[in-house]
Amino acid sequence: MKRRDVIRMGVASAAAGAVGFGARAFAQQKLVMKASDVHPLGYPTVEAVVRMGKKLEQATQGRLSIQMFPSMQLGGEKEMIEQAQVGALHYARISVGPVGTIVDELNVFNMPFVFRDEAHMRKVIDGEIGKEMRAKINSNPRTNLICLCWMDAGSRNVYTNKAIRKPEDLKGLKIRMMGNPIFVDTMNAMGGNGIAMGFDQLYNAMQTKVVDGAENNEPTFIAQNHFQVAKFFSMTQHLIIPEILVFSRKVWETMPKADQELIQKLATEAQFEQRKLWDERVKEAVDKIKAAGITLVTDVDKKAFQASVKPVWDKYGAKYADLIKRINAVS
Ligand code: GTR
Repeated sequence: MKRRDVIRMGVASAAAGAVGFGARAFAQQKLVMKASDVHPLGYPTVEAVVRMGKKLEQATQGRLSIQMFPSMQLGGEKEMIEQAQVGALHYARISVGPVGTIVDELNVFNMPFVFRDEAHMRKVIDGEIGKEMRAKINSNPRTNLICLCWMDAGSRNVYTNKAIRKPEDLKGLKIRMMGNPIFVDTMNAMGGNGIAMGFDQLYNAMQTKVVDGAENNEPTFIAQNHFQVAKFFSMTQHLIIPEILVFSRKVWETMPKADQELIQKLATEAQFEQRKLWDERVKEAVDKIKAAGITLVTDVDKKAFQASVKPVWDKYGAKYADLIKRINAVS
């Protein structure tokens, strides 16, 4: 916010406060909200938030708008979460992966093979469980975040410089995982060596062979140029992790209710807009993977990988047993 705006806001709220119209006067202030994403402009999550910003501007005659900082300009997801928690950033689009270390219940979505497929995951986040999980994020005193909506991130697949068809193929390979012990345990159980590392360090780590590979969805593999440093993309589909768009709770609590409601309404629309963009982007990414000469390995022994992660289920499954039962029942 510019100094002039701060002064103007101070004057306006002082004057309005005297007559008891503080919220209304505050609602008149122009607010450019910062949003951040690790992905570049045009990526489905980024595009959905950019479009949401345009709608917001239109609905408020330019009073509320969103300024997007894409491509890790404000750091990796860990940094984005911290910035949103203190109110330096308004919106952060992040994966549920790292948030599971703050809101434990959310880790149920981080369990390997917990969803039958992506359609199953969508039904779960669109339904009652999705609503409950959002409420858990919003009410947890440690998050300091408001979860506005879900977004799609497809399935995660292993990429390295050899084909991965069965757990034995991963032997001796260091595979980067997101920062959450469940993921490291998952990769170790799948046969490789899981290495927790920030997304912002990954490209260099692959290039310098600090790690032998990583795992992610097709659009990320292309958008982050990982296809330049890993020549085999193997469809292990071991994790289907939804993403979230969060808002700084610190700022949220200072906003007029009408603004909160408008932002929430447009974020819900963004969830479904992103989903459409996502499906198109996956198809495009698969074409690009093939055009880049990457070997797309589809004959993966998924049953063997499912069996391999039993130790992860033995370690964490009991904790989430009730939720898992409910997730399984969603059809
Ligand atoms: C991507 C996801 C990012 C981040 C990244 C990672 O699929 O969109 O939010 O979680 O994976 O692996 O760190």
